[in-house]
Amino acid sequence: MYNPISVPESSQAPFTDYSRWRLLVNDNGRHTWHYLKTDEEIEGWPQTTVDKFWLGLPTNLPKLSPAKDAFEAAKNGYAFYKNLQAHDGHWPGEYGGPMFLLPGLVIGSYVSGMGFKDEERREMIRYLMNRAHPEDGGWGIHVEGHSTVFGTALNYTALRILGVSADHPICIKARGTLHKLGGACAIPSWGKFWLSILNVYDWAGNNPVPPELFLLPTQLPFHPHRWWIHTRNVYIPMSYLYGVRFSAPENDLVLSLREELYPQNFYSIDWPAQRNNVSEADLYAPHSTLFDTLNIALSCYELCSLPPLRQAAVLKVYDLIVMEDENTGYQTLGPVSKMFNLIARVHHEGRESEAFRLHAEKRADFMWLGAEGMMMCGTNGSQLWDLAFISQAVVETELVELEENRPELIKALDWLEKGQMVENPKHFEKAFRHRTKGAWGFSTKEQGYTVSDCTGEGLKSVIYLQSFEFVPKLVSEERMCWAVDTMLSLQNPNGGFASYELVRGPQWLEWLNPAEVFGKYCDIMIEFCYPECTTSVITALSIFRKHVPTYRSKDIETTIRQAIGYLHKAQKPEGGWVGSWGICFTYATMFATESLALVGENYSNSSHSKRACEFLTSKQREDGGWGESYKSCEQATWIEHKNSQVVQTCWAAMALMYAGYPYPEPLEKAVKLVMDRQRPDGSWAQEAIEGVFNKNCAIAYPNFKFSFPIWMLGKAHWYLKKLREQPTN
Ligand code: LAN
Repeated sequence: MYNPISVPESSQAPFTDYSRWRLLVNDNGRHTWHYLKTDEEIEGWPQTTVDKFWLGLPTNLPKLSPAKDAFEAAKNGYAFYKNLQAHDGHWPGEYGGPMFLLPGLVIGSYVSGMGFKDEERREMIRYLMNRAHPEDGGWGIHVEGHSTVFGTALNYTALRILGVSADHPICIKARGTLHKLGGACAIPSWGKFWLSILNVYDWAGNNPVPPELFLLPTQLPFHPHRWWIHTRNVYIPMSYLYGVRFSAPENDLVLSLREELYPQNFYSIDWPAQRNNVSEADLYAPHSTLFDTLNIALSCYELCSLPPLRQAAVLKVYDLIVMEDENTGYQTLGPVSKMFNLIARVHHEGRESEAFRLHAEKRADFMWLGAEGMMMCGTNGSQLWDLAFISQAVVETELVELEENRPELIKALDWLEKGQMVENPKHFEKAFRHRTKGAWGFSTKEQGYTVSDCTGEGLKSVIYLQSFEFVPKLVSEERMCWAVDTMLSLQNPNGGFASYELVRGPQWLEWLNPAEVFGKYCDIMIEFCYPECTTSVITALSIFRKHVPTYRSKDIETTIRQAIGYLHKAQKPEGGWVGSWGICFTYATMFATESLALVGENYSNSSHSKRACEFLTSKQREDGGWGESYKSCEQATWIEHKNSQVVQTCWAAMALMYAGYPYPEPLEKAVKLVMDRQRPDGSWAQEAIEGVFNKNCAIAYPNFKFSFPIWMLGKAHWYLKKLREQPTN
C-alpha cells in the first residue's frame, strides 16, 4: 500500500485545496492537471474559467440578457461556451463514466512501482467515495449502473492501495456488499486478471490467455489481428502478462486483501473451479458453449505448453506492445491497454527504463480532476469529437455571421490542422495497423488512431470553417483528399463503416467473447458496422464532393450509394436506428436522417425519413422533450428515462429538421423545453449520462450539453421561420 492516508468520512468537500489546481494544455490537445504548492506558483499561474468550470467552482460569468427567441438562446449558449475553449483551440472536458478504469490505473501503477502525488491520491479516494452507491456502498460497471462484483471488488482494492484503512466506513460498507454478491471469486474475467496481477487471486482461476495465438498464420480466420482493435490491444499485453504469470510480490497489503475480498478462506479456494464463476449481478453476456469447450482444450494445452514456444510467443507479443507504445507516443489505444502495456514494459525492461519514464509522463493524460474528485478517463480526451461538433454548430446556426464569434473558430481550425494525421504509423502493417494518412482520431494526433467518423466530422469541420473568407486556408485540398482516401479505404462489402478498421474477422468469432460484461454476441470480438460511423462518412463525402467535385468522384458516388443501402437496412422496423456510441435511438437517428437528407431523401419523398420522424414524434413527451435510459442500448429497445433530457431532445429535434419534418409543433415544444432549462449565464446543467460503448457501459460526454443545444436552437430558429413563411397543409 502507498502510505496510509486518513480521509474524512464525508467526501462532499474536496480533500485538497481546489483553488490550487490547474489544467495544463499543451502539445495540441494534451491536458493534464497540476497542483500548485507555493504562493509564487499561484501568482504566476492564475486559475482560468476553464479550470473553475471543470472543478465545479463558481465561474462567475455574467448573466446574459434573457433570450427572446431560439437564436438568441443559441447565441447566449455560445457566449458561455466560448469561455471553455482552451488557448490551443479545443474544448477540454471530462471523459468519465466507466467504473473499471481507475482500479486499472491504481493496480497497474502500484505493481509497476509508479507512485502518485499525495493530492492525486486524496482526490482519487474522494472520487471513489462519491461514486459509491449510497444504499449499498458498492460500485457498478459505470456510474449509473447497479453494484456488481467487478465494480465493487476492483474499486475496493483501489481504495485500499491508495491508502484507505480497511476500517474506514466506506470500506466496511463496500466489503459487506461484496461478500453478499459472492466475493471476489465471482468477479468477471477482467477482474480475475487484475486481481491475479496483484497476487490476490490465483492465476489458476483464470481461463487461459495464450500468447501463442500470435504465432499462428495470419490467414486463419480467428487470428487476433482480425479482432476488434480494442479487444486485440487488450489481449496483447494480457497474453504477455499471462504468459509470464506476472504477480506482485506478497506484502502486508496483499495478505490482508486475500482476507478482505473473500467471504471464505482464500487458501482453501478451488481455483480452477472459479474460472467461469461470474456473479449474476455482473453477467450480461454469458459464455457460449463453444467458448467454454475451447477453454477446456486450452487449459489442457497450458499443462503441456513447450517453454521455448511460450518464450517465442511472449517475445512476439512484447514486440507488438513496444510498437503500440511507439506508434502512440505512449498513450496507447485506450486506458486499459495503457496500464497493461506499462506493467509488461516494466516487467521486461525495469523501472529505470525509458519506457517507464514515458509511460509515467503520459499516464497523466488519462487522469482528470472533476468536481467530485480524480478519475481515469475513457481515452486521453475527446478533443477532436467535441471540437468538431461545436464548430459545425456555429456554422450551421449562422452564429458565425456575428463578428464576436469568429476568433474561436480560427483557433479551432488551427487545432484541426495540427490535429490531422499526415503520415501512416511508424510501425504499420507489421503492427496490424490501418492507414492513418489524412485521418483524424477521437482525441489527439499523438494518440494516432484513425476513426472513421472522427475523420468524417474532422473533414466536415474543416470544409465548413474554410468556406469563410475570414478564415485562413490552413488545410490544403491535397490533405482533404488524403482524408477522403482514408475514409474510402474503410468501407466494408455490406456498404457500412466500422469504427477504426475494416471488419477483418468472421461474425462467428463473437461466440468467443470472453468478457462476460460487454457486448452480447456482437460488437466486441470483431469490428462491426455502425449507423453512426457510416453516416458521418456519408455526410463528409457528400459535403466534400460539392467542394471538390473532381476528386475520385465515381468512387465517392459508389461508396455513398452503398452506404445508404446499408443505412436503409439498418433501420429498425419501428423507424429508428440503434445507437452504439450515444444513448441511443435519438442519437443514431439524428446521424441517419442527416445523411439521408444529403442524398436527397426527406420526409416528403422517402419512406425511411418519414418512418424515422414518426418514430421520434411518437416518443416525444408531454413536456416537449425526449428521454431514453442507457438501458435502451443494453436491450436495443426504447426504454424511457425517468426525465426528459436536454441533449436527447436536441438530437431528436435535429433529426426531425434534417428529415425536413413539415409540422412545427414538436419542434416548437422541444425548443421551449431546451430554452426553459437554459441558465441565466447561457449554460445548461448536467443531466443524465450521454454516451455508451460495448452496449453495456455508459460514458460521459459533458460537452454535448453545450454543443447540441446551441446547434439545435440555432438551427430550429431558421427552420421554424422558414416553415412559418411557407406553411404546409
Ligand atoms: C470510444 C469513444 C468514441 C467513439 C466514437 C467516435 C463516438 C464512435 O463513433 C466510434 C468508436 C469510439 C472511437 C470509441 C470506441 C471505444 C472506446 C474507445 C470509446 C467508447 C471510449 C472508451 C472506449 C474504450 C473501449 C474503453 C476502454 C475499455 C475497454 C473495454 C477496452
